[in-house]
Amino acid sequence: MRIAPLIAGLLLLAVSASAAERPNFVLLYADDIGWGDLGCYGAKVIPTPNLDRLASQGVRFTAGYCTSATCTPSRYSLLTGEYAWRRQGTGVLPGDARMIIRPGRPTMASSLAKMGYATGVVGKWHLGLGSGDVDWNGKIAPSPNDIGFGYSFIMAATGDRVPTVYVEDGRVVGLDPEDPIEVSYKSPYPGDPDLKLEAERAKLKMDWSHGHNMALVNGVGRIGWMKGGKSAVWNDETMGDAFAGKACEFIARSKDRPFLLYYASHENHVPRLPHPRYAGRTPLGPRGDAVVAFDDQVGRILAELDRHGLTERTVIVVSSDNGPILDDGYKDQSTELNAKAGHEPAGPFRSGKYSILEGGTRVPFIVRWPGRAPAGKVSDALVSQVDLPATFVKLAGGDAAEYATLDARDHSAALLGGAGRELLVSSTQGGQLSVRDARWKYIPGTGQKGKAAWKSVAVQPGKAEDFKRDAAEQGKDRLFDLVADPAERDNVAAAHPEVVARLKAALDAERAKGFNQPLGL
Ligand code: NG6
Ligand code: CA
Repeated sequence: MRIAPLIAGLLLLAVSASAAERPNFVLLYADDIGWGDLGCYGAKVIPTPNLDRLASQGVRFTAGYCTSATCTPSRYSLLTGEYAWRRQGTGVLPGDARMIIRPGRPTMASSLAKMGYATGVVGKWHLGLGSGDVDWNGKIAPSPNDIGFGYSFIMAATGDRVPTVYVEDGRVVGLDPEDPIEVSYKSPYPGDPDLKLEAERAKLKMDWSHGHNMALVNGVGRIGWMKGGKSAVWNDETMGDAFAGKACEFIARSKDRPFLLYYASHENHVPRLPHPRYAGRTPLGPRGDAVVAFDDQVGRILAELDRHGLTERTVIVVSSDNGPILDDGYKDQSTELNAKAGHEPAGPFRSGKYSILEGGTRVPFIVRWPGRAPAGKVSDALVSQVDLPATFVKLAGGDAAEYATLDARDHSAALLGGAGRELLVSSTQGGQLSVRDARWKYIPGTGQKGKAAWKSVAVQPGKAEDFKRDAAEQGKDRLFDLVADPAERDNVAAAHPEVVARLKAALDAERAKGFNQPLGL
């Protein structure tokens, strides 16, 4: 008998056995979808059968958080395991921003890639690309591929920001070299229409309500201007299908290895232009229909996992990058239709995107891992997206030492139905922070009056009074009893000075570890 091939065979068996034990991770990340937007969280007028099924087969968290009330900082924390408020320059980025995650620092993707995982990101990126002054016509670097993702199919920023093209592994998809792309966030290009003029606005497919009056792309105004690249411009209505398709291809390609798929859907960020087949699926107009589109994308990805027999060994996490918003700059009737249908996109919480109140950062959070995460459990454990890098590494059998000096901690016990964090910090991109424990939430006074997140008024029609009160209270320390008062209506700071002092000290200790430091790029 020849020994060498036998040993090689045994080794291979050992490797594939350990690979079989290591789960895949599929992170299904929504954009601006609120706690109350999914059927399993109480939405009455938005059918979300695939997400509801995930919840019934796994754990549905009632206190799951993104780290910030806007996109870029939440995604920064999700991937790096560091609270974004510790760093300058992590607010919502323009489409031509340089990448804010330095190659070499640990990310969820790089940690798992080091352990032999295939890693892919599909969808909305919004963490910058290149190192300043990016040339969209060549190889774009650094890109997600330089911070741990073996594969990337992304949009640079958001649907409402140029460049309105897909970038796959650092190259613009479908670009004609004869028609190079230029991007400017400073001034229009010759021939660009002025979308502030009534005559031009009248021609738009969806009018803008604030901002979004620079480049004209597919009949819709965007932020920033763009020249050239005509053959590469995406079709907003088929974007969901394009992303879901690329995600499924990645799964099919990676099925024999453990893999991480970060699926960053653009639903339901503005401009809300879901495929016409979703029109009228909800009484909420494009905003609700786009949530149905997200649910469908989830369904396609789940079916792909089933098809390859991967369901049992795949951990799925569903969440969103910030709370809900109605009018976010386009006249898509979301405010009117929402009021009519009585839909509560933030569930029982107040406010939404941009706000330090619960609606800003308490988002859907669902975990399915058949046989490991208890099916149908509703958990009130405190869980945060910032912990996912360390938690995934741990679940993959690694050690999360890389994150020890950062904020991510292994909370796999919580994901599997047990206890979660004791304290959790939330932020807005204006640098406002809050800290909560199982019961109390403390928001330090800003010392300034009238700085409430006014845009969020649009989230809950008819609740303008609440927001006047918020504005008036900005200057004061606030303490809410989230168990008795989940809507954060009664500031009980004066009645519980010892709780205020304890949480204030906890927040000061967090700040002392690093606050608003340079990104160090
Ligand atoms: C705001 C945009 C808003 C949205 C948001 C980022 C205007 C007036 N508003 O500045 O439309 O793009 O940035 O959203 O331009 S996020 O989900 O990516 O954080
Ligand atoms: Ca968002």
